[in-house]
Amino acid sequence: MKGTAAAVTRQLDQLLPKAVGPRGRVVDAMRYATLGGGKRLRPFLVVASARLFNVRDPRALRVAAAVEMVHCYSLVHDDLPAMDDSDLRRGKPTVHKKYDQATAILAGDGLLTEAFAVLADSATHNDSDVRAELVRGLAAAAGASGMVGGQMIDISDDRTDLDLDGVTELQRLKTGALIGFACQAGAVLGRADQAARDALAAYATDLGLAFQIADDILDVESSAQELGKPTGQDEALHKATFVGLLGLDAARKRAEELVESASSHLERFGDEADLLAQTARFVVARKK
Ligand code: GRG
Repeated sequence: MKGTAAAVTRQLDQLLPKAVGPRGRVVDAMRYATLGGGKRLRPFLVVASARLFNVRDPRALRVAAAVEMVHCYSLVHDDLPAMDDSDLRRGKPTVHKKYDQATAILAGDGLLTEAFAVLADSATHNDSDVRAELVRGLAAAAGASGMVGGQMIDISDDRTDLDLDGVTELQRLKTGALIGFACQAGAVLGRADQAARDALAAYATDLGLAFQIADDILDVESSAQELGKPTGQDEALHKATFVGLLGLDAARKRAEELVESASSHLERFGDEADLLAQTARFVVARKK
């Protein structure tokens, strides 16, 4: 993951060259949002899935960078005062704190737009059908039937009334859809058959849910630590999240089951898919 993270950072650096003049400020903010940190989980999923189909890394890295641009845009906009109103992201001031709100909105817009320019470029693939499929796939994952739709549910007034199915649906859209695109992008680049795509889609569904449950657990653990209370007595346990609805122990168990289930969908790829199976383990074992 560290190797891919470094490679995707170099790719982002090349795809987002500094600009001079007044326009330089928004480009600086786009670079600030993308170049400083992050686990680079989604880029890793693109590269690891592409290797299953012998896709060359330079192509996969362009798609990986496009996915990371969309992910970073979502974080920049999510941090804005109108949404989560966060001051820190990846251990540094958020984009609107470092620059200003208008620049943060434009930087997010710029990253979202640039991601599609990268996918549509012939350097990503020589077959225009493949490029169109990537563009369609990312649009579906990022738009109102994916991440944006999930975010809308998350900030809606009825959010607190969601039951387990409702929270599952919210997270399937908000975080699962982009993770799903990342897992399938390699199959698109490698023109893999439908059965292979379906297997990766099923893996991604379980992985996305496991990721979100782990995120909820980390939330509860970190706020319990901040409050100096034993984990399990935090108010986050009463929110409409996986941990709030299932309880901490059942949430941990569910995440473990999802890891097993995610790996089971990879059987048809044999040892070649070990990296993806290990990624599912990492997603629930991570500490941030
Ligand atoms: C504003 C359109 C719009 C969407 C925002 C994904 C999202 C939707 C907001 C992020 C809010 C959040 C913290 C969600 C929890 C799960 C999540 C996506 C965490 C951040 O992803 P990581 O852990 O972050 O992969 P790094 O920094 O490692 O890239």
